[in-house]
Amino acid sequence: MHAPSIARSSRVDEAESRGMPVVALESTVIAQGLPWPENLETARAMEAAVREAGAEPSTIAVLDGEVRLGLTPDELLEIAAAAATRSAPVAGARPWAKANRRDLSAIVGAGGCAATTVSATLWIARRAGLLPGVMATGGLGGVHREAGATFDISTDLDELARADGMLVVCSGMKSILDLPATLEALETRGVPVVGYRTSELPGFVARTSGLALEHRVDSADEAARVVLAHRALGLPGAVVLVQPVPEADAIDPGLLARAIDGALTEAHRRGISGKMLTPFLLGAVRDATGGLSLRANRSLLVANARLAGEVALAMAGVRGDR
Ligand code: PSU
Ligand code: MN
Repeated sequence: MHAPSIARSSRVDEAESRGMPVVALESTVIAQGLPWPENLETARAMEAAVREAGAEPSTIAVLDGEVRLGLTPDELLEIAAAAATRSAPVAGARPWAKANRRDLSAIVGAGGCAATTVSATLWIARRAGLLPGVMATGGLGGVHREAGATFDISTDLDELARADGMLVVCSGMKSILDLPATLEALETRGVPVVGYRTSELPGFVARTSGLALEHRVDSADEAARVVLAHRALGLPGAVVLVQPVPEADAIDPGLLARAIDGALTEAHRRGISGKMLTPFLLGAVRDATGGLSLRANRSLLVANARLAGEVALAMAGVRGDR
């Protein structure tokens, strides 16, 4: 086999040579997190939001064994279409795996295709030296509700603990998780969780979770200063910036809690566990909320991409005219 390579798209390459800040975007949310065709529309809207903020998006995935930073419009379409063919496989279509950091060697070694989760995306962006070291997503993985028995704890948490100096912009953790346990696990790992215009951990597709945060910022400049201080102190691990879903698209926390309970019961009944648990629960919550959670998920992903672009600009010392 050829030496594994990490390749940039021409747009990312060009942005870097012009000194433009780049924002890494994950691809699991496209291939496994959202349904077709909303996933394609959302992926495009996230890239557009990063550009509107003045940065260049770098959606990350593994294509035929090659780690890619930045996808062409056709490649983005192919990843999104993978969600459409999951239930009805199309002859000749390449299978798209869900790769966390653990899976990268096996996928690359076999020359396969995979969408990357937060842990894999974070690792690739850091390894490739994308500057200024910012990524955006919807909700982090974390401690699952029965982790005491199943040991199902997302590798996102351990990767956040080692992704020195990176910034991850998100809307908290997916609400299907045990949120208090996930916050504790992040504290144990020394990962700061900073509220963006909130003093409460956002509840992913709901604005609130009932869990207080100790740290808060109210502008992109303030967020940038936190990340730069983290780096200047030589502290290990990433900083997590959490932004609530835009108000107009937020889900009522009570409705969400009921939908999650139903989804968990159904997952039990069907014996679903491991890597497919998160996509299953997200889909079941979508169905139970009549698509409201899909609208909220899309909205928060685009808002987080935009905020990541703004903080990336502030970190690079470039001020927009906002
Ligand atoms: N955020 C979303 N939808 C998603 C995910 C995040 O809005 O589907 C993905 C991310 O890629 C995250 C992953 O890293 O789910 C966590 O999966 P697991 O619980 O299997 O580690
Ligand atoms: Mn898991």
